[in-house]
Amino acid sequence: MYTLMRPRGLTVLTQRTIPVCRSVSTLPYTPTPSFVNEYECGKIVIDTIPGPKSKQLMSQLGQLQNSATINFFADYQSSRGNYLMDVDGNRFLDIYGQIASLPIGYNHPAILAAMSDPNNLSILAQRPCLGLFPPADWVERIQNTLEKVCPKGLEDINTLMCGSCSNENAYKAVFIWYQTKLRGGLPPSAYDLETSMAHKLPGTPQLSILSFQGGFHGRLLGCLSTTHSKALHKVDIPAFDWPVVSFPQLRYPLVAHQASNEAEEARCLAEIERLLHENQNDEGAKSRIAGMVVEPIQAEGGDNHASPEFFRSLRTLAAQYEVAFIVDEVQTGGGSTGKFWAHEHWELDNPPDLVTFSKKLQTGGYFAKKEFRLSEGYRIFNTWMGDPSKMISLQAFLEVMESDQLLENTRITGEYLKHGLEELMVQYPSLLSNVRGQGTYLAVDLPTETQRNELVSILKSIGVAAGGCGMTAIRFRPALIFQPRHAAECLERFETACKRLSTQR
Ligand code: PSZ
Repeated sequence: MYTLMRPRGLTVLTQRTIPVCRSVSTLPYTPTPSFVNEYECGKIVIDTIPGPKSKQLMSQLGQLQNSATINFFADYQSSRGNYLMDVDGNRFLDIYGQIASLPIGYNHPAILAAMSDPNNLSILAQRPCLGLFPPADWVERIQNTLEKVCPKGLEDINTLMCGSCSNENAYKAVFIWYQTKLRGGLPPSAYDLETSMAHKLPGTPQLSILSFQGGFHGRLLGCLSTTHSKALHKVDIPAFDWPVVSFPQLRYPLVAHQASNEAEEARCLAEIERLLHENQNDEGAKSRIAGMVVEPIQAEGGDNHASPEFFRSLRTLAAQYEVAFIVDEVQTGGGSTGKFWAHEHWELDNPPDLVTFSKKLQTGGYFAKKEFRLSEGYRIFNTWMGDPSKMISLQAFLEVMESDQLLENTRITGEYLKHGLEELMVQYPSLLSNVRGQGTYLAVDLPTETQRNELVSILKSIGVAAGGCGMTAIRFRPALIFQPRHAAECLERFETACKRLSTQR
């Protein structure tokens, strides 16, 4: 049993031992309005998952494409709040949240209302080319959404398609910025244009983006060269030979390993500085580093954290060597760390140069400092350049986040969940280790990949949709409407799963 710190203005949760499906009225507190019509708890009605209907659909899809990754077919119409239904009638407490991209749960009334608003119909019925013919209310839509959450100090706001595409275009913005600086602010010359068509200097410069071991920035051809989490993502695909540096491998709990963690971060910073220094001084360098890209928490790589001090030093190094500092908030952005942007936890004096987003924001895109705004058209461009219909969901999400104090909810629920996981770690020391994270953006390690996969599978069989990351971690990526009662249900089932896993062995 543990005691939580008393959260501001809210009643205290003192214990985790709340039975599954305990009614909301008996819980210690409900910090946000309940999701109307949400289910009571996860419920499995068909013992094998995927069930027969899912299996049949999987085999049909298998005729059309590779469908090896499919967990089950979902019934989105019946899914509500934190609960995802499958086509066989099973109901899962969803702690994976469509790979961290579900902002306020399934079929949230505010999103449904926005989608049924006749004023939004023309945007649902058409998909405009935003670069050419934006709708009359496009400026207002950006002002009501992205401008409201634009990180301080950044004022260039771009919408794009997905996370990979956002990084890909952020890198392009960095390269264009770098070359424009070299030209003293001038546009490309006729010779630059001509040589670019032959992939020759100076039109096609040898520039690079520095990235971190264990990082994930997407799978498109440019960003894949900065992705280093799993070989399967990269194998068989040509890559840019860009510099890659170590990301700190911290030990948990952080407080118990402060000195060795500080040394580890210092080691990585020294390695990065050495590289930046060589790059600056070596005239014959194969490629110049124009930018560096980093995730606030390496997600696909296994939820690897580093301290705010580390990121502050990194930011300083980037500025010192005039390298653009790109923060990839595709997975961390949108509130689940308890702040809207995870990099807010670093309290930087000098904001990032670019911040990329997608997932919970529903639209992809990037924010940048003013000096990264393009001076010519058609340089970062494509057919759609985002999707106005996603701005409808984004606006509903942001309004609900504010009215229901969802960042506060996420901090409190996250703290409760983390304490519960720490308790389970004490209870199952041979199974669980390294509970870590902020808000509900949490993770815990299993001893092996096989055991991790088994735990995910047991969880699924008892009504919890969870996902792994890295080799041995289970990650928590619930929606922001994940409340203590959902955390209690999750912990209860996690305990059942651990019990089952430990007796299986
Ligand atoms: O297997 C995959 O392709 C996955 S599983 C989770 C992701 C991708 N995350 C996407 C992601 C991300 O987490 C970060 C930090 N940066 C970029 C991306 C790429 O976003 P998408 O998938 O929208 O292209």
